[in-house]
Amino acid sequence: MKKIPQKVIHRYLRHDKKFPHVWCPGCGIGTILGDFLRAVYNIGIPKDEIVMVSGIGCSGRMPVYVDFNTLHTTHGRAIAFATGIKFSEPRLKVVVISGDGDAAAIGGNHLIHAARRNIDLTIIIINNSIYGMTGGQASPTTPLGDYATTAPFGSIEPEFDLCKLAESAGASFVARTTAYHTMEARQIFEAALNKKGCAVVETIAQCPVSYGKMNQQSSAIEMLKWQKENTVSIKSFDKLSPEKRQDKIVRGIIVDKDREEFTARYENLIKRLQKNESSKEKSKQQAGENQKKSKSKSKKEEKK
Ligand SMILES: Cc1ncc(C[n+]2csc(CCOP(=O)(O)OP(=O)(O)O)c2C)c(N)n1
Ligand code: SF4
Ligand SMILES: [Mg+2]
Repeated sequence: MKKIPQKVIHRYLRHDKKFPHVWCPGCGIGTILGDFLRAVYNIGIPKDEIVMVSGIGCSGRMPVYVDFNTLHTTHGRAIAFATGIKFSEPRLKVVVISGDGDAAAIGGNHLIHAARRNIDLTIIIINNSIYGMTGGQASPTTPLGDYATTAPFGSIEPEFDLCKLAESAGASFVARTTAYHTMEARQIFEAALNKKGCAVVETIAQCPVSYGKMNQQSSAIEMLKWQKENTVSIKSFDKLSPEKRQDKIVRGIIVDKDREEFTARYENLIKRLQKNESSKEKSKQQAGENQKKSKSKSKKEEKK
């Protein structure tokens, strides 16, 4: 494995402009940012060839701190903006950073259709099971029975499995990792960045402030321990008995398949239409020339 120099992430941060950051002590988002930047370094993507796009939320703050091309857009619409960028500049590596609320509630439709179309985007969803920024409302990934400001007696809504959602909608790459599993997260981000097609990575993160406090897990350490003990790699999962599997969340690369990517499909369509146009143009010219020829022929015959 390539050795990563210390402080490598400083190369990618706007450290002289945008710090201190807004994240609470113990929040998982910063760790995930570090893993992502190390993945970018490892792959060697030049800074100017990455665009990081986000909506609104604690996770949505990420682009503010990085020295890539960045776009901090409206809540739930990051994928829509990212799609526009990808269509106009397909050569760019477009990365979406989204919260669970951003990606699965207000932006759920965009996530489904990006996966269905298989647009070449790397979509990292930071799943802290809550609306962190706005103080702890339940999101579509808040586990059934857990507490939120909008679920003071425990949530009665079953939660989404984001990976199953992305897989069934058609994403060509789907993976899950956590803020605890930093090496694994980096490797998964690398694989997602290298994938041509829609790559969705659910990254489970701790929010000790808006989620933990309401769910008897107020320390980040406790929450990281939870991530360690309640998740299991795909390899180990396959070896578990059906009863033991029920309590575990699977980590790792769940889907990695090749499917035609959408911007390439779009470019092919343009080429096909241009070809049709030019053959129409040619047959028009040909028809014009034929008309001219037949006119001059009939004139000659008249003279005779
Ligand atoms: C259209 C719109 N609706 C609602 C909001 C308020 N709002 C801002 S962030 C947020 C939820 C953030 O939760 P999530 O996406 O999970 O991100 P987190 O803060 O947990 O990282 C909401 C509802 C908004 N800014 N814009
Ligand atoms: S509220 Fe939660 S998600 Fe937001 S910065 Fe604080 S710990 Fe992180
Ligand atoms: Mg959230």
